[in-house]
Amino acid sequence: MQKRAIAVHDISCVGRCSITVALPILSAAGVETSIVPTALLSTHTGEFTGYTHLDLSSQLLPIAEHISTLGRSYDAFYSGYLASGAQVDQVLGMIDRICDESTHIFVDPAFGDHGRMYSLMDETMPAQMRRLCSRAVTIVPNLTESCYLLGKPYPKEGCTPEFAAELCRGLLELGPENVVVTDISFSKEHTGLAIQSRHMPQPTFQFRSRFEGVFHGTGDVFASYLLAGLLRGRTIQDAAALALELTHETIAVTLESGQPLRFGVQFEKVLPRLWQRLEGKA
Ligand code: PXL
Repeated sequence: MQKRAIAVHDISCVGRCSITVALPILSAAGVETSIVPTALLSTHTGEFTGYTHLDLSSQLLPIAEHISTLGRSYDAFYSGYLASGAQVDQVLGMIDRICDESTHIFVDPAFGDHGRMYSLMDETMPAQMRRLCSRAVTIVPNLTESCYLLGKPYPKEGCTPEFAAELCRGLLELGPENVVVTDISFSKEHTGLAIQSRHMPQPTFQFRSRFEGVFHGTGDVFASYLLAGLLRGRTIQDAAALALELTHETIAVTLESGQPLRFGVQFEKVLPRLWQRLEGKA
């Protein structure tokens, strides 16, 4: 049976992130994907100024109500960037209306990076997002979001394995079965993941060599590859390894192209490899 997902993120018209990343990646993995936009922006808020922003909170419950009458069940509910902390209430209401016991609730908190919250975020976001993480099966926060979610100071001087393990433990205590923390590094040369499921006593770590620079939208690209792998039957460890490898390759092809980084990464060039690897052909 073809898998079916619903992706609940903003639409940033320009600058490859959120829905313009999640939809093509899941589609290329063979997953039927519905979308619900949380906000409409002209660009992402990372390296642009003067962007427009329309909060679509009022649409989420009416859309979910209608979808719930269509007699479809979803294998995954994938939430990402939200317009506000208050919007978490609507997203939880969507889960109540659309999901059943078999739906994999997959939450990318997507509200900050590099030790700070994104420009448009309000201070209620971490506490509100904690509630959404409690409903999830899998959460994919980066190091910054993990610290905000747990009320811990961001480790400016660098992360240690002990601190990463403390984060994973705290995040699991929120309620999800799997935690995949991105942007974990114990040295300047490498960056990667801390992964822990509820049955594991400690996280495992996976690393790749680090590229210098700020790569907008790579959190969304990584999370979308990860969910694609999970929906295509990979374990959390195997899906994380595939997503890390493909994200690394995506940044490499982007740097080779010399294109400005604020427009996002060239995941389009990597989609054929996603398919081949999911089909066991590469
Ligand atoms: O990639 C995360 C993201 C998604 N959506 C919007 C953003 C960002 C990061 O800056 O600004 C609108």
